[in-house]
Amino acid sequence: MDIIYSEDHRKRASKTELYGGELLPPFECPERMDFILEAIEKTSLGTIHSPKDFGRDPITAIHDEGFVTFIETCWQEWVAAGFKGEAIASVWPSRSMPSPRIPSFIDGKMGYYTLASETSISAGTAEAAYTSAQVALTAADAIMKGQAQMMFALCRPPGHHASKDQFGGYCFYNNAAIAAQHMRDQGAAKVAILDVDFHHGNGTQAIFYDRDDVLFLSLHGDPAEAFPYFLGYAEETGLGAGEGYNVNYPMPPKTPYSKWSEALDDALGRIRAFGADSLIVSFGADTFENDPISFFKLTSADFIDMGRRIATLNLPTLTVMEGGYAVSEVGTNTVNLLLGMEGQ
Ligand code: 7XA
Ligand code: ZN
Repeated sequence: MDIIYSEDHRKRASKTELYGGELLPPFECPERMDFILEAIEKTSLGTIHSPKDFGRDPITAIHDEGFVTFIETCWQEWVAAGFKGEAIASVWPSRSMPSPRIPSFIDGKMGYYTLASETSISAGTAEAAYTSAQVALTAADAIMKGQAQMMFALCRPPGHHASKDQFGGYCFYNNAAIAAQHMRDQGAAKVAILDVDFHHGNGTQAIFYDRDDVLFLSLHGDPAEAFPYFLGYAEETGLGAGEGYNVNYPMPPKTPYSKWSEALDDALGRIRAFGADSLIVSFGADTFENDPISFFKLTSADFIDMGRRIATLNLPTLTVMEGGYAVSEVGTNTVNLLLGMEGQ
């Protein structure tokens, strides 16, 4: 399985994450990629290629133009306003302000376009997010051109929390959604997105919620107890034409692979019934038992079995990197999934 990767992710080197009331070094850090690359290099998985540049249009096919412009200009506006720290939202349009205008001052704009304030914007964030989307697009394009049956997009920053006009949860552009739309535009009729990150893929769900051409399925920590808290319940099944094309599997703390894999098997059955011709796996290694911000109990060996089960779909498959923070094991667990997918 070939891999698409760019060193541009290092431009996203934020110093602060708002966590438990403190500004700490972010869990989502460049070193994550080093561990994954190191683990890949120890295998015969495939060749690592640089991304092509598909431009801005595939990004604005998913995200609002105003949001993309905000991501591109936020840091410059924040610095020009005289703020000394990294850009973090501190005010939101609340439930008592249901029809917000977009403020012109950057502090207000931050609130409008932010999902969650753990994620700061810093110098280079926009460039890294742009390239991360190009990584996913390049891998998707290779599959659509018939150059590969399986590709791994080693994206950083991740994407599945980003909606059409909000960033957060370490995500800026929704790489999986951008890739899915590209696959549709290049001739895929039915795309399934299987999100196996620990966290619910709220952005991806929201983007495709009213569509019947993209089936979204997510296995994740129960939002009553886990980020993103306000989306990801089982009763969210889609809207209008999209009714029945959104499937959530919230699971409780300490869920072991024996239970988690029952949900996976159900999801795989639904993907078969949907008649998908292409598959995107939003993969996070944060289901691992020692992940510092998550609460499932998967072991390193479980990721091999996960890959094997997903591969039984026998579909052209793009795996897109999302989260995973137990940094020393994130490489092993990611490689285990990919090796399992390859039948090893
Ligand atoms: O998949 N998403 C992540 O791994 C990031 C979740 C962000 C959690 C922040 C909680 N304070
Ligand atoms: Zn996650």
